[in-house]
Amino acid sequence: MNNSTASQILRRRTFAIISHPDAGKTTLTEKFLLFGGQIQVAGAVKSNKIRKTATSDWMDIEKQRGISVSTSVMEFDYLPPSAAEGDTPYKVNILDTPGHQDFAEDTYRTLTAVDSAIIVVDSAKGVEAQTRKLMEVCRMRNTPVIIFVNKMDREGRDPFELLDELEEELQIKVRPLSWPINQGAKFKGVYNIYESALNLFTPDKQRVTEKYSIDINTSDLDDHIGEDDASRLRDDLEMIEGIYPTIADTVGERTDNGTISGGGYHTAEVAPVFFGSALNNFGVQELLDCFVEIAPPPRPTKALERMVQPEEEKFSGFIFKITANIDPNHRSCIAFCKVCSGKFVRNQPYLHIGLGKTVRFSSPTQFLAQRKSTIEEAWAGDIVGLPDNGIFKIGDTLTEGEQLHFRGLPSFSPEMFKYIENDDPMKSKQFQKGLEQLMNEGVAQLFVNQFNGRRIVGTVGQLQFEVIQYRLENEYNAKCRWEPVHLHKACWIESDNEAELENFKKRKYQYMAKDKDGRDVFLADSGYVLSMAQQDFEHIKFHFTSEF
Ligand SMILES: Nc1nc2c(ncn2[C@@H]2O[C@H](COP(=O)(O)OP(=O)(O)OP(=O)(O)O)[C@@H](O)[C@H]2O)c(=O)[nH]1
Ligand SMILES: [Mg+2]
Repeated sequence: MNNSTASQILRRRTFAIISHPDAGKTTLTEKFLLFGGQIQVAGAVKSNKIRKTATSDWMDIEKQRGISVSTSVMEFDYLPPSAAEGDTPYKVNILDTPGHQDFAEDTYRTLTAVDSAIIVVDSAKGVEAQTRKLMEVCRMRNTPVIIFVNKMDREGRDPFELLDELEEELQIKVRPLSWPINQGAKFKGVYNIYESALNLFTPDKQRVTEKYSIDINTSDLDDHIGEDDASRLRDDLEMIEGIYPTIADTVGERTDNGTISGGGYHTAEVAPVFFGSALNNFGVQELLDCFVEIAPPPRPTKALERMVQPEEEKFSGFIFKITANIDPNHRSCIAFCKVCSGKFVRNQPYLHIGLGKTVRFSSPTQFLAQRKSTIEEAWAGDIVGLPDNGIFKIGDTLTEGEQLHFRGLPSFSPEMFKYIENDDPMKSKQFQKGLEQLMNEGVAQLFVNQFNGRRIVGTVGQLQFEVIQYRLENEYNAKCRWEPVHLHKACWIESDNEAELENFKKRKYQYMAKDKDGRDVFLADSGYVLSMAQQDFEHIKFHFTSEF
């Protein structure tokens, strides 16, 4: 590994922002972009009366409802104000995920492509259901997490009480690295424990404002926030030092080559906690500055064959997400590729493992707020947008020739089913194309019943049906109609016993379907039918997700 590869990789921070809906992920993402100089004015989300739209929510439907329905990827270079002149900036890759459970699959896939996560928690609501589930996925993958307690400008819980709840509900030790001074109407800002400095901001929802640095052991503090708050802050800080893991035990020590060693944060045992208000820009810079310093650079990725190290010379990467129509002016698909090792270069031939063919990309892109631009190269940790004319599936691997398969992308067992019908006979081509692209994106799963030829869409939540209908109309000018179908589960079936498999398919011919890859799927209309089938056909394996 040469020096430049090492330093390129070391400066990268690729992370997802995750949480229950509405905690403030998109708002926080926007504020990060503001500090990164990517946007000058934040378009405050939902509640803003003047309808500016959030920068990181691409799709129309998201702008209308103010919720994110799909992950957006953004990147920027960032040099913290404390850095010395001539220091190399960090390269920040943010993935703002949807919180709604109907789109959880998108979020779970995103978590396979990041090296760490920031969990946003609403200070009044505490740990909510979806956050708990996402934390489980992080725990499974040993992903280091930082927690941002948001909305401190509202009356919320006592911060110590919240820390207890985080510890208990998320099953991880916590360590505050910033601390709020009051909350609700009396909220005055946050003390930066990590840098031992008080930064008082003027609240401003849209711009970055000046800040003041104050030594808390002087009367300066009392002058700025009043005697009561000052003495309470000093007491709170003493208590924090007494009961939580030390800063060194949390974030580890910096070694000579610039990496961090030790510390419960990187081993996913301790979560550093920050407090603030994303909307008012309180505590966001503390979070960002500390984050770039302590968050892990690209980590090794597990392939079926071996562990792949980011510093390896040769490029490898995998597709974790496909999106159609990011840009309404160019109706095209983009496959998001996470670079796992080495350097990706434009126009270089790479092996597409799934196709067994060499492919080249003449216009790979990176994502900058609402724009995207063509890139010449990208390094391990980066996310590259590859124009996709139908050659990619989620989970596909690209390499310089080695046979590698990156695995472990969770896939869902659909729980809701509906027949989908073309509602405008004049637009059947558009309908066909739209449906195919949306299914390739993994918006939902499509099954074709082999008995009557009808198409069935399987989802994990009602909103997915609405998104499909909306996007068919708006992106493909096609209309669809839903009709009820009574189904309990869809199971992928396989067996070494050909005869038994054939027999099963014959017996159940009315309930047999194919998925979009042409695999056999059994549509069980009740739990009883399913368990009978499992009993009667013991040589057949019933899988509840498409990945087995
Ligand atoms: N009072 C207050 N409101 C906030 C703060 N941060 C965000 N909000 C509001 O919370 C609402 C939800 O914010 P979003 O950023 O869209 O939340 P999200 O987590 O991206 O939501 P999903 O993408 O749907 O999961 C919006 O109305 C924001 O204006 C804050 O610090 N204080
Ligand atoms: Mg959002």
